[in-house]
Amino acid sequence: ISSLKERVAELIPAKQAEIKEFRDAHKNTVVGSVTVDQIYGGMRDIRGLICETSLLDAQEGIRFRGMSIPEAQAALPKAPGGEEPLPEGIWWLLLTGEVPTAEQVKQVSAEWAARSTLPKHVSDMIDSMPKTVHPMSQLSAAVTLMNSDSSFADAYNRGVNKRELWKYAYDDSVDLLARLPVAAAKIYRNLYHDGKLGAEVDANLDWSANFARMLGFNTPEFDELMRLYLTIHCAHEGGNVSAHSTHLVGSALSDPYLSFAAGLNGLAGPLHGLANQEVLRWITALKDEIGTYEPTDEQLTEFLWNTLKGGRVVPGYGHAVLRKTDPRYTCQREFALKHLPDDPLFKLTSQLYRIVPDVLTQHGKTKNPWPNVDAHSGVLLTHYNLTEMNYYTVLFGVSRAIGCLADLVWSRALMFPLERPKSETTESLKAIVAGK
Ligand code: FCX
Repeated sequence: ISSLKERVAELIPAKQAEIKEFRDAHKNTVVGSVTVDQIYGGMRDIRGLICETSLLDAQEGIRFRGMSIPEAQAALPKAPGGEEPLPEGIWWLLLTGEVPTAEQVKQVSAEWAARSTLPKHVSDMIDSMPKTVHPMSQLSAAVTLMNSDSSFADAYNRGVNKRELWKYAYDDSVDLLARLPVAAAKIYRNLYHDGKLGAEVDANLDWSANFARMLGFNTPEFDELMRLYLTIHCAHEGGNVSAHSTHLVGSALSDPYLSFAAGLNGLAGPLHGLANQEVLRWITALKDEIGTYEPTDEQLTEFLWNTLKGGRVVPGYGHAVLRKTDPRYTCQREFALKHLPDDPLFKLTSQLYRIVPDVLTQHGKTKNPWPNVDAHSGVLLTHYNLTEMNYYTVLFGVSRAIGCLADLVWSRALMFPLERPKSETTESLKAIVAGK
């Protein structure tokens, strides 16, 4: 047993007791109301979910177990010589609410490296994929297929007590996190290179550096970018499409592989994680039309209006909950200012930051004209020659596994029931409104 699993086991009884006491005391306390508009409007702002691992504030952005991104960046252990947090540390933080020591993070890295072997049928399946299959579809299929050796599904079949099921969800989650970069790197190398991994998993390297080596990248700066990237994309509370899909499917006691594959399929949508690919596609279209990555402000403004008039969204801008610049955007901007201030695409990104919010405000539709996480990530990846934009959402998915799976482990530990909200028809709603 890893010391992290032991620590989670220690924390569970107190949390269960806290929730029982709170729930008993406030069973009938009303925390909000639901309007007809919200029912048709994608349930925006309805409080109907519990997610213990992270919480989003519309003004200041995400907090992981109470820690803002700058706080987490400062507090979490770094690689030797590095300045960015190791994503293994955020896994620990999300699971326990505690900042791990460097030694504890090392244990996580070592465990993930040791458990990283892909089952043969999964690697054969990836190798058999035609190049026309989108990398997100490949990743989702690979994760679904991994459930053949799910210890959670096996435990359920053996009739293990519901109280114990979280332990198996934990084990599957660790296996999934360990294997995910290998599957993702294989997909990358098959699609864009010679089909051979850039390196084997090295037991002495951290998760991000191993992932970078397998993808075929060998520079300390790219390792740092991966550490930052894989940390900040991990979680965004419970209601976003990928977190909610994983949580929902998990509530049917589908194992962690099946549950997270559902989350990946949601992440693959252009209004969610695929937006990072869309941003680069949009910038490329801009360059093709104007002939340069250095448009004048007037050219850029015109291109933006053409996008909006064509009934399309400006990718990377707007958010369902946030109402300010996403701190995940800001920390990537800081990374760029530190490492690649003169990069032409970064300059264009900065120019967009100066111009898009005004244009979107004039357009008058979006509730939030500010950039989100996806407006920046592709530009950083391109700078380090990871230029295959179709692949970008896969990186988001590798990171998102951390948050979705931490939530899943706790959902099973707290024995949350099957999720099943009530739906209405327009007719039945009309009857409710009429008081019938
Ligand atoms: N460009 C143009 N129009 C936009 C817009 C944008 N960037 N953002 C919102 N709008 C429009 C909406 O399409 C909607 O129009 P409608 O009334 O004709 O349907 C109107 O403004 C009101 O939308 P709003 O309430 O502000 O936003 P929603 O909660 O409905 O949607 C998303 C939020 C993120 C889906 C929306 O802002 C969008 O499409 N952005 C571009 C895609 C994107 O960057 N997605 C990534 C988000 C995120 F960070 C992630 O999950 O990865």
